[in-house]
Amino acid sequence: MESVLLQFPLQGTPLSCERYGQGHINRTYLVVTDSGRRYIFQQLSRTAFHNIPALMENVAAVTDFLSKKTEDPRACLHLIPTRKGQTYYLDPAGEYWRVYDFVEDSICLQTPESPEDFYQSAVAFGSFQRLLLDFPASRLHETIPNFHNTPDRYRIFHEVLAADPLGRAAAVQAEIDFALAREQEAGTLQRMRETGELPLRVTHNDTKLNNVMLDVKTRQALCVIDLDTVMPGLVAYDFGDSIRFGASTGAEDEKNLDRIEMSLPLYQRYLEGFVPACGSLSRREIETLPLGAKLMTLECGLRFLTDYLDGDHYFHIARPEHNLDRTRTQFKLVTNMEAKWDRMRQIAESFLP
Ligand code: ADP
Ligand code: GN1
Ligand code: MG
Repeated sequence: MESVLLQFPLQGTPLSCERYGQGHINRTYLVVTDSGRRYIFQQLSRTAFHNIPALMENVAAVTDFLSKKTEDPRACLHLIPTRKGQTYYLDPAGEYWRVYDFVEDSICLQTPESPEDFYQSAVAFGSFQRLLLDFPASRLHETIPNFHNTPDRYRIFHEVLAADPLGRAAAVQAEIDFALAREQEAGTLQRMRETGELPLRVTHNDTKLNNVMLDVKTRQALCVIDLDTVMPGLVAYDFGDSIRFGASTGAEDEKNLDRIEMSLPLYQRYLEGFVPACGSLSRREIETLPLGAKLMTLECGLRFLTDYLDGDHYFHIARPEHNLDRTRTQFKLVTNMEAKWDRMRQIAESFLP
């Protein structure tokens, strides 16, 4: 790894390089140098991303575009190009690496410590979308095709289920049945996207609370990180994925499902930050936000279940049944949203112009 780091013109000599953060996809390291500078050093996932040069073109284009809209260096990610001026380094083993400035004096939360933290994350993701309204979307590569195409996620699920490579399906029939019972409804957003009923925007597509940085002192939103999935999408994806993760009363991998609920006060607080920050959502877009929450949660649970059945190749796991535990929290959240559905819709409608 040292020889890889040497490819990047860091300030000072690296003193340490340790695994960092709670991302499920890339291998992230914190590098500290003798000058006191800190960097985020990442090995990109080749399982998740099949065209990393294209992905890095997206990241470079988006960070460049955003940096021109702000004076504050902490308001957007900053890539450190290699000594040869490339946005990534491809090592002789075929692995892709990149370096970002560490966003200093910031915090990255796994769970909101107060409703205000969640509100701030909503401001960050809403503003991100507004700032990209005039980004030339045709420049973006689709880094993961069909990322939030839920029917396509079901297609893959059916394939893996039929193959059942580890013989795990029999023991998780309840979870399989849960997913199958909702397959028809799961295609609703995709159908609205295809008919043009909902507009395409440049969306982040992975709006977990741990993909946003807050200022450690003021706890105000600083910037959005993890730009690997910035692609054209629906606003409901970004809203929904944030609710899935941050409005849950428990962790994504909580084993005790009694602790998992979708908090309506947090849901409302997120809307208060997100809708105004986005700037210009249509009535139809606002009406579909609750559906985004339910379907992004269902889709994510389905992805965890698919990966569990497939032998845990996609999401990093720290214990054997980690993806199954994650599936169960997501499906518990879906059940809870179904129970709270009328309230979720009423609250969203109170934000209609
Ligand atoms: P993954 O795709 O695996 O989720 P991320 O890019 O989200 O990878 O990085 C994982 C974690 O590393 C983040 O949740 C955050 O805690 C931390 N992180 C990433 N980039 C930065 C940065 N520039 N400054 C500070 N922390 C960062
Ligand atoms: C992954 O990369 P990370 O950990 O921020 C995944 C998201 C899932 C999320 C579930 C590229 O996000 O789609 O919703 O895990 N990212 C990718 O926690 O697949
Ligand atoms: Mg991340």
